[in-house]
Amino acid sequence: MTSTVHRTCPLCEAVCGLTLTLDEGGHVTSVRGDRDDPFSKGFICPKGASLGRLDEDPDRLRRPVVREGEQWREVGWDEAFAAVREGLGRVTDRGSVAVYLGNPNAHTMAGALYAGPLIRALGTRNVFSASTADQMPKHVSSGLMFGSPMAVPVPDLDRTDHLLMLGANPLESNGSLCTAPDFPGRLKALRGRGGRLVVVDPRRTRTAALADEHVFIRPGTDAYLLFGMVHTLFAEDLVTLGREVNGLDEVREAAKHFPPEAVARRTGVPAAVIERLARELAAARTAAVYARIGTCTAEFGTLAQWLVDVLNALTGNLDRPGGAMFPKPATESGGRRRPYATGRWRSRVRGLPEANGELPVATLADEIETPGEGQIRFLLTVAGNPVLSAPHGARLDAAFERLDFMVSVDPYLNETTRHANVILPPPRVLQSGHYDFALLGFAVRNYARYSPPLLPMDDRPSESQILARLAMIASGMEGGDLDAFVIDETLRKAVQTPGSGVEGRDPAELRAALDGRDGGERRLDLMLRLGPYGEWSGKGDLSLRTLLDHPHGLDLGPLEPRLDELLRTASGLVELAPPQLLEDVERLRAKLEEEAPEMVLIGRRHLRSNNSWMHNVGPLVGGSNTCTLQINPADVARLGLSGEAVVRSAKGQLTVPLEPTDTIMPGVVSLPHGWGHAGSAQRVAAAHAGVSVNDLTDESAVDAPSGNAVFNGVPVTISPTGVITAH
Ligand SMILES: Nc1nc2c(c(=O)[nH]1)N[C@H]1C(S)=C(S)[C@@H](COP(=O)(O)OP(=O)(O)OC[C@H]3O[C@@H](n4cnc5c(=O)[nH]c(N)nc54)[C@H](O)[C@@H]3O)O[C@H]1N2
Ligand SMILES: Nc1nc2c(c(=O)[nH]1)N[C@H]1C(S)=C(S)[C@@H](COP(=O)(O)OP(=O)(O)OC[C@H]3O[C@@H](n4cnc5c(=O)[nH]c(N)nc54)[C@H](O)[C@@H]3O)O[C@H]1N2
Ligand code: SF4
Ligand SMILES: [Mo]
Repeated sequence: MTSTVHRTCPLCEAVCGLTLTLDEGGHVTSVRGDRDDPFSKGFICPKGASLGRLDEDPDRLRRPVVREGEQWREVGWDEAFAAVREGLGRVTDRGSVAVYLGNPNAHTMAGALYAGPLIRALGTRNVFSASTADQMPKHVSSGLMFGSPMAVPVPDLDRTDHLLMLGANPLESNGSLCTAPDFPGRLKALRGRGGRLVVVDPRRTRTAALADEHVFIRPGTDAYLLFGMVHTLFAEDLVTLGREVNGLDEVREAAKHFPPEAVARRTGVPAAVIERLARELAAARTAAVYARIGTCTAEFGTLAQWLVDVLNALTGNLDRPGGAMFPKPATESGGRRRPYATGRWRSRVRGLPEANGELPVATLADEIETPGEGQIRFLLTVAGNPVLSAPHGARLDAAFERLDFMVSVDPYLNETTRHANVILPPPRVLQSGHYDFALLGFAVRNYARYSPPLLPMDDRPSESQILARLAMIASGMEGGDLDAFVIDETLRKAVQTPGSGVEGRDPAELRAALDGRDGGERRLDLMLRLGPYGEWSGKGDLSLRTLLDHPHGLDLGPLEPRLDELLRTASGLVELAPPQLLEDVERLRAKLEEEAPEMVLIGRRHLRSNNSWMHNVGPLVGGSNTCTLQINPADVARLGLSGEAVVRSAKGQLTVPLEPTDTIMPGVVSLPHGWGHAGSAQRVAAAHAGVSVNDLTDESAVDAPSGNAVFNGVPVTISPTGVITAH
C-alpha cells in the first residue's frame, strides 16, 4: 500500500507545496509539485524533487554521537544529554558560552519556537547566526526606517509594472526575503503583461538573461549606483512621495555628493544609464526596487538596503499595490513599542555593534581566540556550518579546536560538527511538522500552510524536543514543560492587552481550548488564533484546525497597504534619513574616489545546491553544479591562464578550475560557497569536494552599521598554477 501525502518543501524560501508518494515502509517513491497549493500551484525544483533522497541519505546520523579523541561513538539519547549537562556544568561563567544558529533554523519549527527560549536559558549575549553572513543589513535598514527590523517590504511581484532587481538571482536561488514559489514563472508573467524587468549584476545570470535589460556593475558599488538614481530623482524633480516622511531634505542633501557622472567610474555604470534607470522607475505606473544577497554581503550593505527603500518611497511605491509592500503573516504578533537601536552592547574584542540581539559572525573567531574575561569556551551550534559559511572559515576551523566543549544539533558529521564533543541529530525531515513562521512574513501573497508530521516518531526525539531539553538543561529545570510556560506567558499578556480580542478573558479557559498533538502544535495554534486572521483576534476565524482542514494551504489574499499599523518609529513617520546611516554616508563619500582593486571576487549560487549541505545527494551534484572559478576570457588571456589558476586574497589561497565565460565582467571572478568537503564523512560530498571560497574571504571587513560579513568585492590576485608571484 502506498500513500499520498502533502507537505511544504523545507529546503528554500519559496515554500512550495509538495505531493509525496510513500511506500508502506515510509520510503518516498515520488515527489511532485502540489497542484492544489494555491500559492505554488504545482511548481517544484530539482532540490524539492530530491527531498526523499535527502531525507533518507545513509550518511545522516541516526543516533547521537560523542567524540572521544578522534573517535566517534554512538550513544543513547540519555547518555548524550548527560554529556551535554556535564560539559555545561563545567562552565563557571555564562559569558563564556556562545550559540551559533545556522540557516535551516529559518525553515524548522524547532528553530522558530525553541531557539529563542534556548538562548535565554543559556543566559549569554554571545549569539551568532547566519544572519550576519546574509540579510542583517536589511533588518538594520528596516529597523531604522520603519522602527521594526522585521518590517521588510517585498516587491509586489504579481502586480508590479516595473521591477528593478539588484544582486539577486532567483532563477537559481528561487528567491530570498521575497517568498514567491515559481519566481521564474512570476517574472515571465511580469514581462508577459507588458511589465519591465531590469537586473543589475556583475554577471549576466539566468535571471538577467530573462530580463528586458541587464546592467553590469562593479561589485560592492550598489550604494553608489542607487545614490546616483536618488540624485537624478531630485535633480529632475521626479520625486512623488506617496506619504509623509521625515528626513526628505537630509536625503536630498546627502545625494548631492553622488551625481551620476561622479559615481559612473566607481560603479562601471555609465551616467546616462543611471539617469535612465531613475527616470524609468519614476515613470512606471507602479514599480519596485528589490535587492538581495549581492548587495547585502558588501562593504556598504546597509546603505544599499536603505537606498532601495528610499527609492521605493521617493517614487511613491512604498506600501502601495504594485510597489514594495508589507506582508501580513498569520502568526504575526503586535510587538512592543520601543525605538529600534543597534549597538546596545558591543563585541568584546573588536567592539562591533550588536544588531537584533546578535553579534557579527565575522568576529566569532576573535571571541574564541582572545583570552580574558568573557572569552568563549563553550559553543553550541544548531543547523550551521560556519567553517564553510563564515568569512575566513579556515580560522574558525582552527579556533573550534581550542574550545573546552562544543555541542552541535545537526544531522551530519561535517566540517563544523566534527569539532563537537557531542552531536545531536534531528530525526528525518518527514517526521517533523512544518510551518514557515519566518518566511511567510516575506511572502508576495498572504498565505498559510501547516504540514503535520508525515511519519510517526520512533525512539528519537523531534528537533523541537532536542532544543527544548537543551534549554531545560541550561536553565536547570529538566523535566519542566517549556511549551506550557511559553503558552501561559503569552496568554497572560494577551488577556491584559487592551483591544487584544481576548482582553479580560480567563487564560485557563483559553489554554484548555488549544488544539495540537504536541507543545509545538499548541503554540502554533495559539499564535494563529491570536494573529491578525485569528479566531481570538476578533478579525477572523483562523486556527490550527482551519489549516489542518486545508492540507494544500490557504490563500489569505493579495498584499494590502499596512505600513501605518507597522510603523514603530518614535516620530510615527517613515524615517528617510536615519542619523546612523547618514554617518555611514560619510564613509561612502570618503571612498568614492578610491582606486578599485584590479580583480575582485564575488559568489554565486547554483540551482541544485544549497549552501554547504546538499552536496551529498547524488542527483544534485556534478554537471553545472561544481565549484569552478568563473572568469572573463579577456582576463584569462591577459593573465596567461589555462585549466586551473591560483586565487590569492589577504587571507589565503586556493587552486581552482577555471570556467571562462563572457557572462562575467572583466576584472571580476566568481566562486560559489559551501564547497570544500575534502575528507568529509559525507561520501558523495567528499567525492565532489571543491574548495571553500571562505578560505579567501576576510573576516576583518564588515558592513559598519550591521556588522555583516563582506563576501562580494573581495580583492584577489589570479595567477597560473606553478608560478610563484610576490604577493
Ligand atoms: N562566500 C560566501 N559565504 C556565504 C554566502 C555567500 O553568498 N558567499 N552566503 C551566506 C548565507 S546567505 C547563509 S544563509 C550562510 C549559511 O550558513 P550556515 O547556516 O552556517 O550554513 P549551511 O551550509 O546552511 O549549513 C546548514 C547546516 O544545517 C544542517 N541541517 C540541515 N537541515 C537541518 C535541520 O533540519 N536541523 C538541523 N539541526 N540541522 C540541519 C546541515 O547539515 C548543515 O550543517 O552562508 C553564508 N556564507
Ligand atoms: N539553489 C540555491 N538556492 C538557494 C541557496 C543556495 O545555496 N542554492 N541559498 C539560499 C540562501 S541561504 C539565500 S540567502 C538565498 C540568496 O538568494 P539570492 O540573493 O538570489 O542569491 P544569489 O543567487 O547568490 O544571487 C546573488 C547575485 O548577486 C550577484 N552579485 C554579487 N556581487 C554583487 C554586487 O556587488 N552587486 C550586485 N548588484 N550584484 C552582485 C551575484 O552575481 C549573484 O547573481 O538563496 C537561497 N536559495
Ligand atoms: S524552489 Fe525551494 S521550496 Fe520549491 S521545491 Fe525547490 S527547494 Fe523546495
Ligand atoms: Mo542565506
